[in-house]
Amino acid sequence: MPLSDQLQTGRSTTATAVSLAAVLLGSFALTACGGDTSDSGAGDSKASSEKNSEKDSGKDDEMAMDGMEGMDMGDPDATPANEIKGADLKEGTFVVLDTAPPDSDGVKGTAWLAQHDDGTTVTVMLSGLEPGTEYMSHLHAQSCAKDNGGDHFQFKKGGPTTPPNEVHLAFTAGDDGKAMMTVNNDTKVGDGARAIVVHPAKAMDNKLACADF
Ligand SMILES: [Cu+2]
Repeated sequence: MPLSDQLQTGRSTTATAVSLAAVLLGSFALTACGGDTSDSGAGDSKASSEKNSEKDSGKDDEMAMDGMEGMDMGDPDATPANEIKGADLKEGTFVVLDTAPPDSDGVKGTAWLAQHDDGTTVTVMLSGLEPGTEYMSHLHAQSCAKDNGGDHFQFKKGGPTTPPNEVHLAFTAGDDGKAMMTVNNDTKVGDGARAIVVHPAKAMDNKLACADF
């Protein structure tokens, strides 16, 4: 292959990777901001099998995935916290809070907090959510019994209110009202994160459900 063709090939591969990264970052940003996306949901098995087939299609996708790690608010394909070998694992059961929106009584779920050599991994698994609706959850600094979890857990108190200084998980309920999401953070939370609280993405000041760790 002539050098000019090699350069051209290299350039288009890079361009493909960059544009894939932009698309993926764009969809994550929309989810985080509560924008409308066509994604059918984190707990949807169809969505995850589509993701798997994308992965099999080539190296460009791996490069794109690597580029997303800095702004992590969840990766449905990440290893769930309760499946990480050798981790210090805590498990919590979600309870619907008295501040929840009407018709939230059917919300149920489990959260796992794993601490390991690579930091912290949090997984939430919920059912009874409003189908197709976006949610946000955070690690909180107090137990559910104390002010419904109190403020957000922060690695550096008074620092940025975004990851990686806080631990956030953004997800969308599938058509069946279920969702599962996992997020990684490079730092161990230690004993500082007592609970995880789920909020409707369109009403972030509303505390829907809480699980103690
Ligand atoms: Cu919160």
